[in-house]
Amino acid sequence: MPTVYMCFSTDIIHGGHIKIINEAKQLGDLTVGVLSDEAVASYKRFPLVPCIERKQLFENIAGVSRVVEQKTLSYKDILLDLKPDIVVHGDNWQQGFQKPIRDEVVSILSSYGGKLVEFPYSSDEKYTEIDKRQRADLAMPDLRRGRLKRLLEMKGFVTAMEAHDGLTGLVVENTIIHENGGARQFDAMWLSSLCDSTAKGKPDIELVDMTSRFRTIDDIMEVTTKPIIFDGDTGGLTEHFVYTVRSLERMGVSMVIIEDKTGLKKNSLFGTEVVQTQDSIEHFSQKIRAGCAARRTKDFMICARIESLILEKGLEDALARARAFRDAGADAIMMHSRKKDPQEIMDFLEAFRKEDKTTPIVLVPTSFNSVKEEEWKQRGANIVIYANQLMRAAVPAIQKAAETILENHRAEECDKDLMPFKEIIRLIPEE
Ligand code: SPV
Ligand code: MG
Repeated sequence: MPTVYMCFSTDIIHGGHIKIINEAKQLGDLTVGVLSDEAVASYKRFPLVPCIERKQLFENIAGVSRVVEQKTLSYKDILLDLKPDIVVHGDNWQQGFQKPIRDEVVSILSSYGGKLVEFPYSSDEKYTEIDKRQRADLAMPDLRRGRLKRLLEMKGFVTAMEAHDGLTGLVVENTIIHENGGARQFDAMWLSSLCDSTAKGKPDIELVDMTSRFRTIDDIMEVTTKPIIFDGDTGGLTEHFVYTVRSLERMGVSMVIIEDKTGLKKNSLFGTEVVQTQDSIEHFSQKIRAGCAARRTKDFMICARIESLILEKGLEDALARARAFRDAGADAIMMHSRKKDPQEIMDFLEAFRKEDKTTPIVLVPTSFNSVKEEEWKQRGANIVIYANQLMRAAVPAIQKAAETILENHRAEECDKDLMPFKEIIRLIPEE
């Protein structure tokens, strides 16, 4: 009896899946592959049902002999392991981003005499409706809030990109690239105080009040589903911070990061060029403890950001603070630096990881931007935030358009640099 293999990424099983399974099992002894959580999240969206439960769904279908996990979008490893006689797939992967994956399958099958059987893919409206509803569920606060923690458990390393309004939120939500048979997208969004303030034409000195910052969160939340990391600046007075924690948690934000500065906060990228005061370990620990006590769920994370390297207080001070804030209850530590050279951050990672293997470490490599994500992961970092690149890309582009129109007394010359509006509105979801 020939052996047959087919792979699924679905959270639910509907009639369409049963139909193709019935056809596949006519061809031989059927093994079903279930795509890993990480692979599903990389190319589609966060899976609502974890891989282990999705495996159980298929184990209970008559005619499925065995269920295995397929760890990558590429079929290479699983095919070389199982060497099935037949691979079954819908014919929808003959074009689009899945085509290189199909080409690889065809080539591996032909290396040992296997064959590919494709069935016509039918996208029934009632099934696309289910998928749409599942996406909408991902945006609900209770489901959204815990997703950062889950991503950290699942992947150990997460990337976040800055968003400061609904449109940049959509760019972070939907930008995806396909490479080497896989896909890459940002895992989360960073609500930068610098960019939120700059978008309003204001300095980054905690001048834009929380009500206005919440409004930005709301604009982004309305049109996206990815977890949100909120830049809480200093957190303000402890008596105020506890209310901020409750509000953010209720809205479905996943993490707030507060920095150990006090008084009039200035942006860290100014470093020691401006007067900035670091909070005492005792006082900031108390703020962390109060924030942790105020939250209602285990899903919401509070991260302590340490400014010792920014303020040139040295590694020992940074380490002492990291220990103290973790012991006060911080769920993660962000260590910041404004040096181009990544060495001081690497020194911190090495020293801290010697004594603490688990507390997540967050980095914002704006200045020290030469190191790739894979290396940060290998050195023990868990979250990398791209804090302001979208805004810095936009400003020169809009300035240039304004100047070109002034220079030419008309808009024709700048048109070549502009995206047609019918392409922009493709980003905007329709109900
Ligand atoms: C922000 O993006 O607002 C930050 C990161 O706090 S930094 O600007 O590097 O201080
Ligand atoms: Mg900030």
